[in-house]
Formats: sequence, structure tokens, C-alpha cells
Amino acid sequence: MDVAKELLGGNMLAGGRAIRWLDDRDPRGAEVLASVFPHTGRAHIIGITGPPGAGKSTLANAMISQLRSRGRRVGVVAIDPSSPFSGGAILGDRVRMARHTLDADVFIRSIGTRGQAGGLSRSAHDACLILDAMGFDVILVETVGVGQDEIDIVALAHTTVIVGLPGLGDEVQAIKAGLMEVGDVFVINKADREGYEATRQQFELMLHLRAEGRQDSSLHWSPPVLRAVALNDEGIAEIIDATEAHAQFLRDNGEFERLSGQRERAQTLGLMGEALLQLALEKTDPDVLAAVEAREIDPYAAARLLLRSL
Ligand SMILES: Nc1nc2c(ncn2[C@@H]2O[C@H](COP(=O)(O)OP(=O)(O)OP(=O)(O)O)[C@@H](O)[C@H]2O)c(=O)[nH]1
Ligand SMILES: [Mg+2]
Repeated sequence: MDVAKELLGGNMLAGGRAIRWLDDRDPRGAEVLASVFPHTGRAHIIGITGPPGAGKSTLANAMISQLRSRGRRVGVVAIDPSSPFSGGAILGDRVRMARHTLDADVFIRSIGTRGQAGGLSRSAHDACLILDAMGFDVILVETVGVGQDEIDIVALAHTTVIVGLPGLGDEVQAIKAGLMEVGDVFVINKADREGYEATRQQFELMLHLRAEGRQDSSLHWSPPVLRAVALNDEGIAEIIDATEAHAQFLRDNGEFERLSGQRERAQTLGLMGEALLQLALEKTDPDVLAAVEAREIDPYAAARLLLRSL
């Protein structure tokens, strides 16, 4: 099977294979990517993040249905953290999203991490490129938002949806610590629970402070705070209205292409960094390292020495 040609035609089997190759660092993946790359750059990538258990997967699932009812073809990249504790959750997601698995216009892939820094965002980026080449209109990327990896993955997206939930506990703190800055659409899910109004006010306040802190207001996008009960499909149409409005806003300002370009640029530099490090490690003189171990030379001087000998 000509994987590149097949996936451009929307063949899911081919798409899945390409993503697996890229995830496994199989050289065939890079070959496929080379021939499909010119066909990318069209999909609207939406990152969905927020604290554990906020209802991101349930929401993603409801968003798929809403997008399908609007005729959009939807790709989903679910980040599968290598943590042993997440096994159940991922399995649960599979079951929950199963209602879409027979739909030829929905393609769901979970990707793992190799445990190396940046590995996860690289795999997520590759998966998005393949789904983009397959012609999906919208790509949802779901991740649990706490660490740097998640912020990196969010940087992949044109539109970032932050999912919060009622309650003034640690979740709001986690959102405050970084995610508030990157959100384009805020959703308070589980609005059927107590404390919705207080959380909404807190979000509005944080967004107000965020807007005040930004001098450059040439680009006017005020992130909405939306109410949802993902479990009952409540508030989902409004969320899709907002993500579509944001995409339109980006296109009107030339930001859509700029963000996509910036993403490819960052990916290139990341790959180069990885390759450089690999090369440097291969050429590293073990005697110098041994000398550091023996405390004959300090780490800074040794690093300089090793660099010079490259
Ligand atoms: N009451 C209520 N429960 C909900 C709602 N949305 C999701 N849930 C429930 O909340 C739990 C967690 O939902 P998930 O969609 O798995 O949450 P998640 O954010 O994807 O979780 P992780 O991926 O593990 O971080 C599940 O039991 C859902 O059924 C809602 O709107 N209201
Ligand atoms: Mg989930």
C-alpha cells in the first residue's frame, strides 16, 4: 500500500500506520511526512486542556457530535500519558468515544510518550500533521493540563479550550498557574454541580486581570466563559460557535497562518536540537567524562572542552 497516497485520500488504515511509524521513529514515517506535508496547514487545531477529571473527554466527545452535525470531519488526538495510573481513564475514553468509531468522518488516535523531554509534543504535532493531510476540518487534541508538556501541546493549537469545573479548590489554582494565559475559550463544565456561579465569577475576574496586563490590544479577542454539562450535551453548540468564531477571528487577522507557520518553525528547531544533541553525544570523548568523574576537571570546563572538540 502506498501509505502517503492512501492517507491523502482519507484512508484511515494508512493514516493510523503513518502516525504509528512517526511515533515509533520508524524512518518510513518521515518519508510519508515528506510527501504529505505540502497538503497540510488547512485543519483547525483545537487544544482541550484542564485539570484531571474536569470532563475533557466527555466534552470532546460531545464536541465531536456537534461538529459532525455541522458537517465537519473531525480528527482527535488523545494524549496517552505513560503514567501507569492513566490506563483506566484511557480505556474509559475509548469506550466513551466508541459511539463515533463507526463514523468514517471521525478518526480518533491516542499517542503515547517515549518519556523523553518534548517527546510528547513532537508526537502530537506529527499526529496533527497526518490528520491535517487526511483532510479533517477540525482536529481536537486532548491533554491533562498541569505540566510543561501540556503547555507545549497547547502551543500546537490555533484555539485553546480550557475546561474548568465548579469548586474553588486546587483546580482553579492549577488553571491560574499558566493556563489562564493561553486560553481562548473557557468552559466551566459540570455546571450541574454546586458552585458554578462562584467559579464563573472567578474566571471572569482572572480574565479581566489578564486583559489589563496586556498592553498590545491590537488583536481583540475576548475569551468567553461558557457553561456546560458535557454529560447531557448542554452548552456544546455555544462552545463550537465560540471555537469557530475564534478560527474566523484568526483568519481575518492573518493569525491562522502565522500560528501554523510558527508551529512548524518551532518543530524544526526542536528536531534540530535533538539531532545536534545526538551528534554531540556520539562524538563525546569518554576520557573527558572520566576526568570529571575523577574530579580532575570541573563540569563547566569539561563541557566547553567537549564542545570545542566537535
Ligand atoms: N455531573 C457531571 N459529571 C460529568 C460531566 N461531564 C463529565 N462528567 C463526569 O466526570 C467524570 C470525568 O470525566 P472525563 O470526561 O473522563 O474527564 P477528563 O477531564 O477527561 O479526565 P482525565 O482525562 O482523567 O483528566 C466522568 O465520570 C464523567 O461522566 C458533567 O457535565 N456533569
Ligand atoms: Mg480524559
